[in-house]
Amino acid sequence: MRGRLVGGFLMGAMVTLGMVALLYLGGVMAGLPFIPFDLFDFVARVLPGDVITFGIDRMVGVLLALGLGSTLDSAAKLAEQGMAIALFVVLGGLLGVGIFVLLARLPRPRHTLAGIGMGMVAGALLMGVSLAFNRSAAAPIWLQIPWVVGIGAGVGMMLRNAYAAMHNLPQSDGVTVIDRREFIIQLGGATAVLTLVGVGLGALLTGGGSEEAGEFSTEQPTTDSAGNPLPNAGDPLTPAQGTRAEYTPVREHYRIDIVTVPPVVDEARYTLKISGEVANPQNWTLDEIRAMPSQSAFITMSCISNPIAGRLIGTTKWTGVPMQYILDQVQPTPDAVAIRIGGDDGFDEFLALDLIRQDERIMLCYAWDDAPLPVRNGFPLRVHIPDRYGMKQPKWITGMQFVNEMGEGYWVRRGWSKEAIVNATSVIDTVSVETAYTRAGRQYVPIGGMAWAGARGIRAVQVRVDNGDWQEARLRAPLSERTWVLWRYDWAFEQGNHTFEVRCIEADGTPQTERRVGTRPDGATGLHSLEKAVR
Ligand SMILES: Nc1nc2c(c(=O)[nH]1)N[C@H]1C(S)=C(S)[C@@H](COP(=O)(O)O)O[C@H]1N2
Ligand SMILES: [Mo]
Repeated sequence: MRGRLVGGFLMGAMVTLGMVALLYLGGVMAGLPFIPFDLFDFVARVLPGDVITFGIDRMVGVLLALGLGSTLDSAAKLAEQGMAIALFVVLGGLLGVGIFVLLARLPRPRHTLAGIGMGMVAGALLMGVSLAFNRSAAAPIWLQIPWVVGIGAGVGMMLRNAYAAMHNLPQSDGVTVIDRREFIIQLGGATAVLTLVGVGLGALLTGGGSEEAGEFSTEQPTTDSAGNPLPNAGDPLTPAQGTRAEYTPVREHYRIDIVTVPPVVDEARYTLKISGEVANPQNWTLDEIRAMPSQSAFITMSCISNPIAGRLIGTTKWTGVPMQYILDQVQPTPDAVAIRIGGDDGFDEFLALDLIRQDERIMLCYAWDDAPLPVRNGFPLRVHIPDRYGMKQPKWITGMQFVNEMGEGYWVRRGWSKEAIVNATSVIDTVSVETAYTRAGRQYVPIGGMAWAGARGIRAVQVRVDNGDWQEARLRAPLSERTWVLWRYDWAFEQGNHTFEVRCIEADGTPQTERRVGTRPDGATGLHSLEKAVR
């Protein structure tokens, strides 16, 4: 019995691993669903948020320690994808156990039917999960279903053969094929070849899959992508070399969401459904929305899971329709107090009408950097709310339902901050020994970075070295009152190992919180410090 369990599990896992490669190829070449990710998205939705977040945090730590995944978000996605494939393979192992146990109870002539049958049932169940969770598979349903169920049948058949080989049963009537060891070697070899071919071909077809940028780009742009000078182009302060780009290239912008693959929304069939407590419900097309009065602003957005000095923050130009205009159009009823905003991936958040009425900057955004939102960053519509972390601002918006009671959104229900007001932060990007210079007989090393306090603004940034006195850094004019501020401090060079620290003061005089707190539940606080040997 124990042998059957172990054998079934190993065989099931091995065969399934080969299928991962096949599914991957089907996904890349024909837009067929990649079932392991759909399954993971499903499990992530069923399990409490803590479990998933904990698992991902641990994996991210391991991946970063191993030097895999160059940024936190690429490491997080890699962790999720690794977990998704591991989960799928483990389930395949369990299917193997199920099939081996079943076959042990059945007369030999029924084995083929039982194996294929169980494989097909597993395939059909997974197809159901995929239909509910996959938002990116482009292949038509009539192709997806036979593909997935057929792979299930193939797995069942292979496991039936594995069972026969391991128990020295005839494969088909009368003929005894290969012995057990030979069979395992062949199956293992086939799995390995399939996996290598799949991964290799997939990497070729997706250009290595290296969509995520490694480090922040440090080239300072002077114009936006339409060629217009940036609003602070004339500022005399040159950032220290190695300071992050003040205007994040869109392709480098971080991405955080609850799906493994971003949903692809078909513009031709898209409408924004506005329903609930409104006098004028709407079904606007994108063209109708783009024809409405619009506003643009340079905006810095950060994820609440961004650790101190982390990479989950970026600055770009957002364009959209003021939410106040939308309220005027739809006329909320006197009972309406909030909008439940839903994303195509199943994400949701609530936005209070009072907040909209107080702040004309809140907008329904359709463009970044003067181009339609990238798929990964929320095409076709996302919301912007000044001073809040990203978790309050849904992407891929499909519906806005006006409701008469404030509710809790996706991450709030999972224990994260209700208001998600951004914490002030400041970061040292560079201690640029390479660009040290001499003035009046002294050597100076430019130090630079950013400071950000949402829409509250930055009054001052201060740097200290080796616990000395806090020194004023110089500030560049920010791109807008809602973006980070780049700062620079030219430090009188002294050879040795040094500790550099930075802090900021908000426009109203509030100092940055120095107490070190992790990201969950209200976002990280604490000062960034950097140790560096300078020679
Ligand atoms: N539909 C949807 N919107 C979402 C999310 C999501 O998972 N689904 N994640 C939120 C979080 S936690 C953040 S930090 C921002 C990230 O936006 P970005 O991926 O464009 O950087 O999107 C927010 N909006
Ligand atoms: Mo986030």
